[in-house]
Amino acid sequence: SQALRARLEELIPQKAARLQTLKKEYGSHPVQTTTIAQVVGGMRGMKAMLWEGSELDANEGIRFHGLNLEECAEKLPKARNVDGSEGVMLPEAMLWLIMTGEIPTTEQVEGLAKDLAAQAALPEYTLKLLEGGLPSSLHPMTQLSIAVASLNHDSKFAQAYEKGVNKKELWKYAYEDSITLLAKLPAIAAGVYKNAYGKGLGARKCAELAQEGGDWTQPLALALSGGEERKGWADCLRLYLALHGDHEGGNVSAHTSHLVGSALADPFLSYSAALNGLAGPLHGLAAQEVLTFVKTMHDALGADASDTDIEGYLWDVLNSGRVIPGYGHGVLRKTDPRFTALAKFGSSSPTLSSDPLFRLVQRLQAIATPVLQKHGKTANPFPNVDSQSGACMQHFGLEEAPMYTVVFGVSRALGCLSQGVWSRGLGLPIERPKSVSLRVLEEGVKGA
Ligand code: FCX
Repeated sequence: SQALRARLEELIPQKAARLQTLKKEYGSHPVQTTTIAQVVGGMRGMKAMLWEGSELDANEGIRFHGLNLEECAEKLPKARNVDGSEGVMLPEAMLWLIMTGEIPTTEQVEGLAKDLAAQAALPEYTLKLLEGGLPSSLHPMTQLSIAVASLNHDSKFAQAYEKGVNKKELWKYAYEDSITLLAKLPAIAAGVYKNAYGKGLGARKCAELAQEGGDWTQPLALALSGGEERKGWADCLRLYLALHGDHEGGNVSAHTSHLVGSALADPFLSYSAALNGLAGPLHGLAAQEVLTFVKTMHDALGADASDTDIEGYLWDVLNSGRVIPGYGHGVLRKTDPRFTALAKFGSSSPTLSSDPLFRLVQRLQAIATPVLQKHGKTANPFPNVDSQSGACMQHFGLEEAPMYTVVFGVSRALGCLSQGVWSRGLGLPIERPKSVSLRVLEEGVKGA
């Protein structure tokens, strides 16, 4: 989008100057003390990375440049439904906010959607992968990651680097590739669905629909529903895509894209790497796991299961050394506001609110939290967003649980790619933290 790029061109030098001043004047100022518990405990709470798009508060949840989700939902431009009614906030409006820190106008968002649509078509080499080149039995996340990596074939960033473009200019190419990738992600996801399950309209049709006009999400909603207009589905997807857009920098997918991008790998390679992390069951794959978990529980206990039956089922899971998917979080210590936003959306939908699995997820909350509290291990016994998303998507006909992480992968690109542009714009260096052996840690505490 030319307008978005032009705005970044104004903003990046300002922030880069602030960063230089801070580095020069306060470079040796300590941010915090690092403890042994942090070094051996997955770096929890260790402040070690610059991330601009959003910040996560343990109790309040995510804020995008200071705005919480309710404020975003209220202030960001919204979709227009087919019947003319106002829909939910648009993910491309969220992209604008994440990238610039500013609320876009409706006109700016429409312009951005148009620019994305113009680049929606996939190159033949990517289409080949998604039209039988990759085995249908390959996990959809692996297919997504391979298809995204394949776009590196035409990376403007990689070409610019090879030509020796000045480092200060690299962000412009990172931006170009990022917009290209965002434009193509819906068609890739539609292609993965068709290749894996033989369902939906596929990549070519999804890109064609995008070029007919409309917002970023509508073609994907239609491609996943096989062309059927399902009332509420496009809005559900839009909300999902906007909510999952960014969750600050330390989560596995964001951190991975940041790390790989710091080696000046192009945005396609950086984001493909991020997707491989998102495919882990403790991260994005939890969305798939939750639905399988809830469905299995529903089948095992029957529709009339009592609270005691459900409680017993949860204890069996915990006592067999497994986790309750969709509960807990590395940072959050309260119910995830993204969970609450999807629950609110579902409860206001006349059909979704009566869906048995959606209802079971709502009911589970009151039972699982006290069980996890009694279990006593989990720092956060409350539901995270993955608890809710699958139940919503299956209701609208997307029943293949492995696809939930793919949809998550479409969304998370908003934040990861935006930061990639800023990282290059701010001239951040290659990441190279120091590792230490157990011996060194032990020697360090001798006599302490
Ligand atoms: N069920 C059972 N036990 C849990 C648990 C859960 N939902 N969540 C945490 N625990 C356990 C941990 O396994 C750990 O046990 P251990 O001491 O025997 O190793 C202990 O509680 C302490 O972990 P905690 O500090 O609370 O959590 P971490 O920061 O280590 O891990 C995740 C956070 C999210 C990985 C963890 O809560 C989990 O495995 N949850 C289930 C999977 C899930 O829903 N993931 C999605 C998270 C997120 F929303 C996303 O990234 O998409």
